Amino acid sequence: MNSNKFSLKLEKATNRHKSRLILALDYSEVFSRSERGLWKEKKEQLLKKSLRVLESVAEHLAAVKINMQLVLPLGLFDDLQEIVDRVEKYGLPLIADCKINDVGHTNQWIARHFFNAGFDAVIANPFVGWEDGLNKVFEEARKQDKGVILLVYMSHLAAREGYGQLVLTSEGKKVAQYIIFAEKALKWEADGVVVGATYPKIVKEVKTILGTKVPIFSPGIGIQGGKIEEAFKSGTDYAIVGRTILNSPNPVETAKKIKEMINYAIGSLGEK
Ligand code: BMP
Repeated sequence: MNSNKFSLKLEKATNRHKSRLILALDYSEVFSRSERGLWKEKKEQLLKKSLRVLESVAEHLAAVKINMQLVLPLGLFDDLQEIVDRVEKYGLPLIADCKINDVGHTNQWIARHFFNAGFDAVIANPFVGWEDGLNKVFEEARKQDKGVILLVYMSHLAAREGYGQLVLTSEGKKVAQYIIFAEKALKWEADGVVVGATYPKIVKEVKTILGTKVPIFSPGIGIQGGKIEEAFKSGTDYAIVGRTILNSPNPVETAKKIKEMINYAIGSLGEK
């Protein structure tokens, strides 16, 4: 594991809360131009709902991940700051799920904005490559002592079309794209990779490459069909869970139960 602020904060929260659960705080609301008069109220509702669930489940979490469902309507340097403050107060690392995927200078601005707004790590897409691509994200992260997590194999069905395609290497060998991305995560010293819990066999293959050097973050548990035990037995280090907790009639109980199921799965493997 790397020793920047993000990785250390994650390790601390993991130990303090005995949890390897990351909350995907994806509450959402529909906004439209024809209902401008409702925007203020809707933003308040979104914020209130998010803060409420955060407060109730914080003690069961290792980190919080925020995606566009909140960033777009609340605004990075606007209402979203209330959530950033709260996550900071709970001592939890905050991950920006912005899937950075552009040319270098734009990537750098995206990363810089998220880091300056209080996020501890960003998620980026290795498809854009290093030179004048993700090198700028890593530069910015290292400058600010923050983390970069790379997508290696996403949790949805079509992941096989990109992350799963076979690639001809310069030595004429056919290798799956995700294997190349996992190797790049090692070479670039990423702070984590995303591999869907929906593909435990791929988690296992990626784990063989990364060992304990780069942790595996797995979304796709619950509603998307991924299973906690299978994922963690295959090598997942952290589960990212959103709707199963957020839409549950009792988010606290659900988060606690997921945390315990993860710990049971890890326990039956021996300590990580
Ligand atoms: P849920 O548990 O509600 O399915 O949410 C999963 C979260 O992880 C969402 O924020 C989603 O955008 C994200 N995610 C994913 O589901 N699969 C991936 O491969 C990568 C993701 O970031």
